[in-house]
Amino acid sequence: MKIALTIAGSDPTGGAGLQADLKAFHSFGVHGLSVPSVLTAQSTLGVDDIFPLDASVIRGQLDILLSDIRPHALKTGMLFSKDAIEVVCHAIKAHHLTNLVIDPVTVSSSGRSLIESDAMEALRELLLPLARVITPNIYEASVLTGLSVTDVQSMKEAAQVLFDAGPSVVIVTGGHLGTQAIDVYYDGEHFHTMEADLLPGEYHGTGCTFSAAMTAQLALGNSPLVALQEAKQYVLNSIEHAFRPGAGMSILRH
Ligand code: PXL
Repeated sequence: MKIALTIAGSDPTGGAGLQADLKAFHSFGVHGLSVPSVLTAQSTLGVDDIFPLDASVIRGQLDILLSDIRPHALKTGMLFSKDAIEVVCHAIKAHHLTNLVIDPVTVSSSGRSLIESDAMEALRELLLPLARVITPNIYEASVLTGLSVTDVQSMKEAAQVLFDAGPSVVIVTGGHLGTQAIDVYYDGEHFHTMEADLLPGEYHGTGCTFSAAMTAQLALGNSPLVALQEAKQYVLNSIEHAFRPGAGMSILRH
C-alpha cells in the first residue's frame, strides 16, 4: 500500500483542505496520513475565521507520526505562519522525506488571505527549495513572484522565476484564466502546456484536489508529467460531478 501525507488546513465543509486531500488520496488507492496545521471556520459561502495551530502542535504530530510511518509522498497546503513553515521544513529534512508537493495556499476562492505576510518569505526561501513539485494558481504565482500573471506567456515567466527558487518542477495552474484552463509545466528544460475547456461555475477545493492527486501519483511512482495528466483528468471528472451542499460554492465529487 502506498502512503501519502497531507499537512494542511481543516475545511469543515469537506470541499477543500485536508478533507479534500484524503478523498483524492483514497480515490487513487493511496493510504492517507493527515496532520492539520490550521482549523478554519467556514461554510460554502466563504472562510469566516482561521485558528492556526501552534507550531509545537504541528511538530508534535509530525514527530511521532514520522518516527513510525514513512510516506512515499507528501503535500503541504495551508500552513499560515512562518513558525509552521519552519517546523514542516525541519521535519522534512530530519526524516529525509522526498516527493514533496507544495500547494502554496495564499488566498481562498472567496478572496480571504490564507497566509500571514511574514510567512511568504519563509515559504519562498525555506520550503520551495525542498519541493519536487509546486502547484501555484495564477494568483499565487503573482503573489510569489511579484509578476502580473494573466496569460500563458506570463505563466511561463513566473514558472521560470519559481523554478529558480529550487523546486524540481513548477506547474502553474490556469483554472482562473478565463475561457480555457491551460496549465503550464516547467522542469528547468522543457515547458509543456495542457489545455482543457473551462467548465462554467465556481468550485471550491480544485487547487487542493489537484495537488493531492499529484501527490498520490508521485506516491505511486509516476513522473511529475504523468502525474499532471492524471491529476488534471481527476479534477475535471470531479468538477463534472460537483454538487452544491449549501447556499454557496459547489464542491467536487471525488
Ligand atoms: O483552497 C484553498 C484552501 C486550502 N485549505 C483550506 C481552505 C482553503 C480555502 O478555503 O479552507 C483549509
